[in-house]
Amino acid sequence: RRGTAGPGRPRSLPALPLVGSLLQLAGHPQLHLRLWRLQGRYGSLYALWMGSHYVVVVNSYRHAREVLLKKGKAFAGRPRTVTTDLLSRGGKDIAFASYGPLWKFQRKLVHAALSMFGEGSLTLERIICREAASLCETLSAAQDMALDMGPELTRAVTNVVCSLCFNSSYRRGDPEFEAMLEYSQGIVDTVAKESLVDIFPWLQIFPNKDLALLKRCLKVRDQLLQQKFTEHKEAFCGDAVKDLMDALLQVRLSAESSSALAPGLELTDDHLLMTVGDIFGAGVETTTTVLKWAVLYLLHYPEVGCQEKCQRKIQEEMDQKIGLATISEVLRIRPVSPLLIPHVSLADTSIGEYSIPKGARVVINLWSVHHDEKEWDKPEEFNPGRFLDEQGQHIHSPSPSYLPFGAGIRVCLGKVLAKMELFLFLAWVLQRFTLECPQDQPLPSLEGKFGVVLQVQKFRVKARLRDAWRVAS
Ligand code: HEM
Ligand code: PLO
Repeated sequence: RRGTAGPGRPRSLPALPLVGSLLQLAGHPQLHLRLWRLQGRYGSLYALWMGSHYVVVVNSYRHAREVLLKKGKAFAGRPRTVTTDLLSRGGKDIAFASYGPLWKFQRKLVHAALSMFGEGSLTLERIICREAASLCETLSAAQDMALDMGPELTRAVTNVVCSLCFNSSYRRGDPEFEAMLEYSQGIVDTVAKESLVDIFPWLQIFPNKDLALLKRCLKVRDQLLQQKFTEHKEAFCGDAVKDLMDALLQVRLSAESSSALAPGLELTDDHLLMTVGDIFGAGVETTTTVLKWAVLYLLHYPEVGCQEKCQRKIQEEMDQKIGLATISEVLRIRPVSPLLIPHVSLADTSIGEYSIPKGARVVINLWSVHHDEKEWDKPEEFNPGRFLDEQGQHIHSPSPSYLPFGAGIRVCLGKVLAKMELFLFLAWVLQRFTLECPQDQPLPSLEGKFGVVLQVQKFRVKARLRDAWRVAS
């Protein structure tokens, strides 16, 4: 720990040998809230020890922007941890791979493949609308029942990424889909950021329930990915590229012949599999979670979205402004990735006036950035109006303290796709249905559950077909 204390360094939480600052963090499952509150004692930028790892916690947008944008490259590393190494076969994916030429190449490939589907163009829109229509049919059939929308939203979103990645989709009750729901939940529950085996890798040698669950879930996921991969490899003929999997296979072929990659670098089967695994996993868990949060907030604040008497207002929403402002506010108040993915400094560098050594883990607390009282008026209040200008006309961010997708070279790769899905799914549903809390039931809790994504607790909804829609159709 030499060199990590002293005048040039951020103030540090007390740390004991071996366990580090764990005593201050233990017993607080909502890590983002704990780190947010610790600002009171240590200021907005402070350091702590996770076992033997030096961790710097950033809670202000100025420092966050410095890390992500101004010094993006110096902070573009990722830590290697036991759980993410299992998930990504030692960092052969994009999200958990450290900075390097292969990571850069994989990011570029996926970006190009997603644009091939024409982000913003008809193809993608058509895929999303097809799933939105099917979702609305299911809601229609379950009208006036107290429904857990979770699995329905997940299937709709899954089918969009399934179309993009594998050119396939799932029907209701498909056993493969049910298996996917189960393994993905297991992964989300166990790849919790900073879990104990990640702090103390030697704990792996002891029986560990979470680690065993993670391994079991990964086995199921890997079988599924492998099966899709084999099918694609067998059917692939080189020119007709139908999906991301094909696009990756094709690029590998041409990379081999044109040596697009530096000597010694190879895009192995594992790299292709883990890349698709990332897009699939990120594509499903993030967007579904935001949709659930949006529905939950609409139950709590019905005047925002779906009062039947405000038919005009709704139509206006569909023509964008209030709808977009609502989505922006949901992403602010409940950031899907409240601590982003940890970054790592690749060289000795600095944040503000503090010096940061090479190899430090940097955690950006997006919860703090989005709930900063100096930047947001009553931050815990849900108010989409903040994102509209005075005439209620234009979408704008009223504060620079807003980074739901991160920023800089590690910015979310699915930002455009996610925004398009969120808008279209919500527009389709709200145009047709009024969403209500089932009678005699209390409003469900707005408290999130911290994990690799900030999860929503299960709740039920009544979707009632709107009179105006019934008449119109
Ligand atoms: C990374 C947010 C949807 C793919 C990230 C990061 C955030 C984020 C905060 C971390 C940035 C960092 O570490 O600095 C979101 C939100 C989403 C969303 C709020 C939905 C509303 C998606 C979708 C995809 C996706 C749909 C897939 C198509 C990725 C990937 C990374 C990433 C691959 C890792 C990038 C890297 O490390 O280089 N996202 N995301 N995300 N996201 Fe998203
Ligand atoms: C979600 C569960 C999947 O089974 C595997 C998976 C892959 C990529 C991860 C994603 C999970 C969670 C959300 C992550 C995404 C990469 C980027 C995204 C971490 C673990 C965010 C929000 O940062």
